[in-house]
Amino acid sequence: MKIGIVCYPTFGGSGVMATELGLALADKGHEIHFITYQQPVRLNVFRPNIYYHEVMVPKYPLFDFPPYETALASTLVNVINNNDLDVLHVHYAIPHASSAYFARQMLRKQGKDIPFITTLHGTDITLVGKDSTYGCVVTFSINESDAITAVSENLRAETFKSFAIEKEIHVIPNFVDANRFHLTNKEHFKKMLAPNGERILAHVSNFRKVKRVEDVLAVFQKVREKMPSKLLMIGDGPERQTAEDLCRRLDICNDIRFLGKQDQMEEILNIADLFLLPSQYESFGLAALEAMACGVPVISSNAGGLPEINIQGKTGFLAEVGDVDTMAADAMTILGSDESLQQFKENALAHAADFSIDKIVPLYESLYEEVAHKKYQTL
Ligand code: GMT
Repeated sequence: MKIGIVCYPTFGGSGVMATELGLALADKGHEIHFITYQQPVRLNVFRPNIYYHEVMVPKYPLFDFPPYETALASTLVNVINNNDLDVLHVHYAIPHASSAYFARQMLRKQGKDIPFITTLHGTDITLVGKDSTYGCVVTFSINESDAITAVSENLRAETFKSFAIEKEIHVIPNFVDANRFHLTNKEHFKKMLAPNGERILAHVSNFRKVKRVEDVLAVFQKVREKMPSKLLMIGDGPERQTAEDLCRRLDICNDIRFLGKQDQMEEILNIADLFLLPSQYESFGLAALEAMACGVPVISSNAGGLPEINIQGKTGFLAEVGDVDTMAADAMTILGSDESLQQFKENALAHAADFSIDKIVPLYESLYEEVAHKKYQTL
C-alpha cells in the first residue's frame, strides 16, 4: 500500500514510534511517505521505498503565529495527489488529526477519498488535548477519523473519559524492533563508565515535568548510599537544568552523567542494569520497553499504561507516583545480587518479546486494509 505518515519529527515517543512503524512497513514492501516539518530523528537510514516531504511554513511579517496546520493540510493534499496514497496515518492528535480532516475534505471536493487513521499517544489526550483551548477541535477531529487507535488500554479509557468519542478506539500497543534493541555484550563500554563494577542505573526522557526527574535522582541517591552505583541521564528538555542543579546540591554529581540527546540508544541501554521511569503519567512508556528489549529491568511508577508493560515483581517493580522510598527499596531488591538481577533481566527480555514488530505491525496493516476497503465501498 501507499501510506502517508504524519508525526512530530523530534525525540518524543510518538515521533519515534511513527518512524519505527514507517521503517517496519517499508521493510514489508509498502511505500511510505513521511510528511512533517523536519527529518524525523530515527529516519536516518536509506530505503528506496521511503520518501520524506518537508512541510514549509512561509514566514510573513504579519504572522506572529505561522499557520503550520494550514501548511500541513496543503502539503498533505499535494503529496496525496502526486503520489496517489491509499491511506494517511497521523500520530498525535494535535494538530495532525485536524489537518488530515481538512485535507480529506479538500480532496473530496476533487472527487477523491483518502481515509485517515489517528493514533493517540498520550499527552495529546491527557495534557494538551484536555486544555479547553483545543478540546472541541480535538474531539471533532478524532471523531472524524476513519479509525482511531490508542497505544494502551489505559489511554483508550482516558480518551473515552475526557472526550465525547463516538467511535471505537482500537488498542494497538507500541512495539520494539528486536533487530536493533536486543541484548549485546558491551562490557568494554560498561567498564569505562563503571570501572569498579558499580551498578549502572539509567533514565531516558525529554525531561518534561511529567517525567519527575527529581524522583530519578532521589531514588538514585538512596541506592547509591547502599551500593556503589552510577546514573546515566539521557535526553534533554526543560527540567534538565533543575536536575543538574539538584545533583550539585545533593553532592552526587561524580556518579551521574547527563548525556543529552543520543541516537544510539541500544548501545547505551546495553550497559544499564536498571531503568528508572517514575513518571506522573505515561500512556505507554516506550523508553521502558526499549530498555526491557535490551534486558534491562524497570522501576517505574504505576501511572497510566505502565502496568501494561512493566509487570510487578517480574520485569521490575511499580510504585505509587512519588514513592521514592519504595522505588529505591525495590531497586535494591533487583540489584542486590547477580542472581536476582539475572532473573529480572530474563523476565524483561521475555516480556518485551510480546511487543515485537511481527506481532504489532500486522495489526496496523489490517486496519489500513479495512479503512481503504471502506473507502472504495463508499466511492
Ligand atoms: O513522553 C513524552 O513526553 C513524549 C510523548 C510523545 O507524545 O511523543 O510520548 C507519549 O507517546 C509515547 C509513544 O506512544 C509513549 O510511550 C509515552 O508514554 C507517551 N508519553 C506520555 O504519555 C507522557
